[in-house]
Amino acid sequence: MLTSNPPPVPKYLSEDELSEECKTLLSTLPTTPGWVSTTLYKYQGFWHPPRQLQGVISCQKHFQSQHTDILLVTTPKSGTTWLKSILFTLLNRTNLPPTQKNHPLLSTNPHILVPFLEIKLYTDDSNPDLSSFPSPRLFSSHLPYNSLPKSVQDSRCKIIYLCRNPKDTFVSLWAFTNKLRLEQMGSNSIEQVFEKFCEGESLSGPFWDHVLSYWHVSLKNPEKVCFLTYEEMKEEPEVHLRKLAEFLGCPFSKKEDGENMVEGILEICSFDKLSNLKVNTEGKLPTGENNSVFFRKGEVGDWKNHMTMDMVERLEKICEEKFGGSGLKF
Ligand code: PAP
Repeated sequence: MLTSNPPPVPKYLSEDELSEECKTLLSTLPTTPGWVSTTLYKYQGFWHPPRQLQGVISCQKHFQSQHTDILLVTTPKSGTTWLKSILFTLLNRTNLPPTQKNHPLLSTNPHILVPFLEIKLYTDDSNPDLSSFPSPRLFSSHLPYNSLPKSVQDSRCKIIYLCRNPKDTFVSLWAFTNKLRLEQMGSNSIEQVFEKFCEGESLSGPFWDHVLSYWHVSLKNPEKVCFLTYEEMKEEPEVHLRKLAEFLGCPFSKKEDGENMVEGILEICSFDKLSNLKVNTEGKLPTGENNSVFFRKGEVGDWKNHMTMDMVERLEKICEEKFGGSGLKF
């Protein structure tokens, strides 16, 4: 009789490689059932899956920021993949013009071109050698401000922060986590995870605390943190791309305007372009996620197709309470 072995657990779900230090820490932290992994752990006020938490600790311990570094920080599902593409293309536009036939974005997923610190570099290796990254180094993170490595907070490195309307963020996260769940785990209903989102128990949540942590720093120190939303990027992409270029000290020249550089960058990074590339329809990340899971609809307002009126009212009420008086409105 043929016996079939169960398919191997993808790396993003594996907990085999946790260090003793991490296991000891985990045993002291508050827990809640995860949306994909079995458990989320609350560390410094925010929820993380175990594998990622190991990366957080290593990154906090070892990452040495340089003044020229650029860090893209996002709440999960707020357009990270899009902004990674835009920043990579923007910063490399002289050597790699967006119209170039073999531009890296055409054959490489943006998460490879701009790696996460705590989710990729510092989970693969507790103290990775980053010397091969050309200056300015471009990294990304989902960490809340207070959990960033001290050297990021203390150096003059620049942070671009991106968030998104909580209703679309929630729907996108629900859809994404269901795609990451193994077949035998079944899917989470929207009701199940809505409750958790409202309680703040989501990847890198509470959502509002994450957003507010960067909002306050961006008000106090606009040279350090450029605060952006998915909705404003969608509404006026050219305006915000120009702002990003200025914030990063590389504004577009007259010559570039004559060559339609801004349009070229937005075109190669567009949802239609990226989501239809073979690398993103058929490829996988080394951690096992299909690249296609990062591309769903790419629209503003899809929450209307999934959330009930009760859910909308409840989430809006929470947001009024959390963001009230901050000057921030979604
Ligand atoms: P991450 O935080 O896990 O890396 P992230 O890229 O932020 O994920 O989230 C994916 C969302 O961005 C998806 O939104 P949706 O579920 O509402 O559709 C995805 O479709 C959207 N997205 C990906 N690429 C682009 C793009 N080039 N332009 C606009 N939206 C995009």
